[in-house]
Amino acid sequence: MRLLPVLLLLPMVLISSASAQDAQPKWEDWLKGVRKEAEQKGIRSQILDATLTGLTPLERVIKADQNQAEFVETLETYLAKRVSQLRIDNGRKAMAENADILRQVSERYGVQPEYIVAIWGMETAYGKVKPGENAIQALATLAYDPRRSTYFRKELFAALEILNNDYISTDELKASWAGAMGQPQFMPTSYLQYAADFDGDGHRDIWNNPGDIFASIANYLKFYAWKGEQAWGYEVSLPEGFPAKLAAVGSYDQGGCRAMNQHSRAPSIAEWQAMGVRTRDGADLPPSDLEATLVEPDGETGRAFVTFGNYRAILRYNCANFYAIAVGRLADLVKP
Ligand SMILES: [Ca+2]
Repeated sequence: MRLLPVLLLLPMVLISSASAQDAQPKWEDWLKGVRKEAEQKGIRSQILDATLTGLTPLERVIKADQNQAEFVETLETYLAKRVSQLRIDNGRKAMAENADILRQVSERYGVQPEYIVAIWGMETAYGKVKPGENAIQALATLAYDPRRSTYFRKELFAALEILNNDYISTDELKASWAGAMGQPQFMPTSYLQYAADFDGDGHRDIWNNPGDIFASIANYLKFYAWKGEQAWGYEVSLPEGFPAKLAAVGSYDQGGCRAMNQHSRAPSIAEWQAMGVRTRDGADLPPSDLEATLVEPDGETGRAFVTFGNYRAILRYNCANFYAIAVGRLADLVKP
């Protein structure tokens, strides 16, 4: 999973609280332990001097983690915000302005340009949003906190490995407060696995270089079995008495991330047609043997979608059905 889901972040224990002090080493002692472990992992002392010496916890990170509002969002409110007319317009512009490089990346990785651009738009508004925290500082702050220290400590060492490999300079290693980096918002472990050096200059620059940014997103999707000749899915309408039929189909049980638990098993489109499922406008489904899961992200009273394997690849990028539907919608709308 690329990002720690925001709603799983619980209120953070104050670093200055008495209970934390009792259970926790002092920041400076903890940092010494990090340095020792990093040295054992082969991180050059030059990198450790530049990043860890005099490092302080980042108050903004603690505040951001504490201030996360938990509110119930519906697909409608989510799509209105995330697939706004402005985002569609800017996505069309981004498609046109980057047409050549997108075509090259698309040919190399087998991912259609509109999906690369849609994820880019969802993550950082096509690079207009520039998360500017020092990644090492943000990750160290979260790794010091005992609640999710295992997860973030691993990400912290991955970030140090990125620097050790000279993929990017220390000054350029910027992230969101939660440690997601660059224009595709990769966590450091995802970066090590999927970030690509498209122009072959030795750097995997997902902060500034359009080719590296697009190739990294495409490489991520490709790893999760993206099919360049297929779409993500589409909205459908359901017949009377459908819940009983859906119950008979059963639920998706082939693993995957938690949002997949909301999906049905994957009969073919032809089988959905036979069960009375139609397009959103009530027409017959296009004849196809393609297997598709059915998902109703707001439950039985909300909208319904049939989705293909590419949708599950989008879920690997960010495991939320609202997110994957928004990416699919945006991709459909920015495609020339
Ligand atoms: Ca590069």
